[in-house]
Amino acid sequence: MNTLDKGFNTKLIHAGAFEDEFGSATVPIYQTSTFKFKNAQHGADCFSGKSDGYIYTRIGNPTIRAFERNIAELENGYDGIATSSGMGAVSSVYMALLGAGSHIVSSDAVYGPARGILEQDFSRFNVEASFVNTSNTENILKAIRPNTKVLYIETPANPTIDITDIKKCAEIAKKHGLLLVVDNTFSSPYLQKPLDLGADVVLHSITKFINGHADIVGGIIVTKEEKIYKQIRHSMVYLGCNMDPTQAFMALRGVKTLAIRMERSQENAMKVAEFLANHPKIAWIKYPGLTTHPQHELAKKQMKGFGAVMSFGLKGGYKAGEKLMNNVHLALLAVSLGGVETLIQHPASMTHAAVSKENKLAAGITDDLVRFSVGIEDVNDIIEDLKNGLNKI
Ligand code: LCS
Repeated sequence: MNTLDKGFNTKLIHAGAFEDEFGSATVPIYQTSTFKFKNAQHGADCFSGKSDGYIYTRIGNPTIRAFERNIAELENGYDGIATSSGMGAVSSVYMALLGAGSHIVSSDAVYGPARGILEQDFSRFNVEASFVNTSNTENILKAIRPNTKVLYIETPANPTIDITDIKKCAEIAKKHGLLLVVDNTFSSPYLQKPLDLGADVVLHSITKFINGHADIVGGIIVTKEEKIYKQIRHSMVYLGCNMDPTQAFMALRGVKTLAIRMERSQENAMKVAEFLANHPKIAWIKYPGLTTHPQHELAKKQMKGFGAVMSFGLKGGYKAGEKLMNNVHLALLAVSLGGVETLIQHPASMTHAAVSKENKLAAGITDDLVRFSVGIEDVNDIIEDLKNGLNKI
């Protein structure tokens, strides 16, 4: 079915799907590593691009293509590239768009390994990186050098929940000849569409909201244009971080309920944030839906809702946070986010352990910061769980 002129909810269910000979209602799992050619000439034509048949699953596979087309339509992009993990998406983008002697400006608060791989690995290939608080776009302007190629932002940022103005970044990128890459993991295309706001590339850890059920790891990249799509697909195929067909099937199943999951989890998140904001043991809280969030107005303008992830600190600092994490029972003490289940974790010692203490502090990832991802359970139970945990402090 052609879903290009259909609404977002219809796209969630049908975009990318194709009809098979048996009339399967879902996209089947083509669990094969390789594809039989009709004859030697057909094989040669597939490799030279004269024929568009499938060759080998690392290069392409019908189940994976269905998922790639689905997310490309949700993000209003040219096409999608599915990867084995979110880090596979990040690495493929860096590999494709950076080279020896080039420079990237990145948000300082990004998922730990997305920063770690630049500092510890790409630096060995003479790729330079600057990390700045991109919520203030003046910082970006100051960091741009003659060899800057990419502006990379995460908004809302992991784990500080800082918001960066995508439209303003797109203007800066255009003016300075940079490519703007946006990690849209925390919003999902339901709440925010970076390509519509001027970004060149959008990527996700689909492990989070897109799949939403904490049962697979995966990633996706969507580009605005064909040229960059081809560059990044080349890097992904050569790096070998392709998605697997069963993973793509699971992701296609998960994404169908993205809108209703996101609606419920952000409705819960707002109530949880209000509860925490008024609790005497809470020192500070950052949730884009609260008027106290420094970029609340920008979030209102740029996003269709405020998402389901927040960070907060307790008056008793890390010790009190540790006590809370050890005394909640409904919320799972686990990394990851964006699933149907509520999760709590400590970024400084867990998801952002790859970042040096000094850089963590400069990026606002303080030792007392607790990250909370709200699921779709009954909100009263989530709040009760937090209340009991806080009472133990
Ligand atoms: N981008 C963001 C914003 C993320 O939060 C993550 C993972 C990634 C990329 C990488 O994706 P992955 O390879 O894990 O699919 N964030 C995690 C987190 O906060 N806790 O556990 C993983």
